[in-house]
Amino acid sequence: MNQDELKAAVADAAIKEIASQLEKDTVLGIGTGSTANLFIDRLGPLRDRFKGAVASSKASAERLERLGIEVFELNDVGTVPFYIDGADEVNAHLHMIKGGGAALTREKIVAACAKRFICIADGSKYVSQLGNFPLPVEVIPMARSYVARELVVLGAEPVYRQGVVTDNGNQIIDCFEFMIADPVAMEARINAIVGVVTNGLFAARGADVLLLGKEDGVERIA
Ligand code: ABF
Repeated sequence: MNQDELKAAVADAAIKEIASQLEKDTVLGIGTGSTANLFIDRLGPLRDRFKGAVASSKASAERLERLGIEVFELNDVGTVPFYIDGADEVNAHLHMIKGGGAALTREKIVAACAKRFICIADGSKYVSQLGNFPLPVEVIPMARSYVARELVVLGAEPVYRQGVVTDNGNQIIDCFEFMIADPVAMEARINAIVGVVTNGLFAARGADVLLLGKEDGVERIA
């Protein structure tokens, strides 16, 4: 199977994971990216079995709406029973690096409001140590240079992601050459830098379930 087929397999598995628990008043939390898109596409035919969704990006909200799924504001919903999203890297503790698509802040907010975070990923995303994928950090634009200097102190090689403006009007710095030994501590350390909005480490609140697409099938890790 190629990578796209593995992504499709985990999207199918996520549908199976939640389908029996959909109720008329269920509002799902939905992530962003190509794997999340495959999941959204599979939700379309089920749209009459649940109320709607909260999306972590404008792109996902538009995709949901095109399929006839109502999109709600998180503030009007409170909690969601499930948040289903992909990852750029995930480890055995279900800590993740996310935000390659620049939607990390909204992803982290919806994940915080979810009872269960279901991560869907093809096998290439599974790593023994996080950090080979450059860690994204969303920053307030006027703080970008200051935050970059602080990230150098932490050992990263920060690179400004030119031309990208997040859904929140902010900018992204990617941290290269930055292997992360303690994801929970590093997530907190980076968030403490003034001007940082969020970083792409999802460790304090990792996933609850990982559906990992492998050659021999989808492995469920919880
Ligand atoms: C989102 O989409 C992000 O947090 C992550 O950056 C990305 C994964 O993308 P894909 O599913 O396209 O590999 O989940």
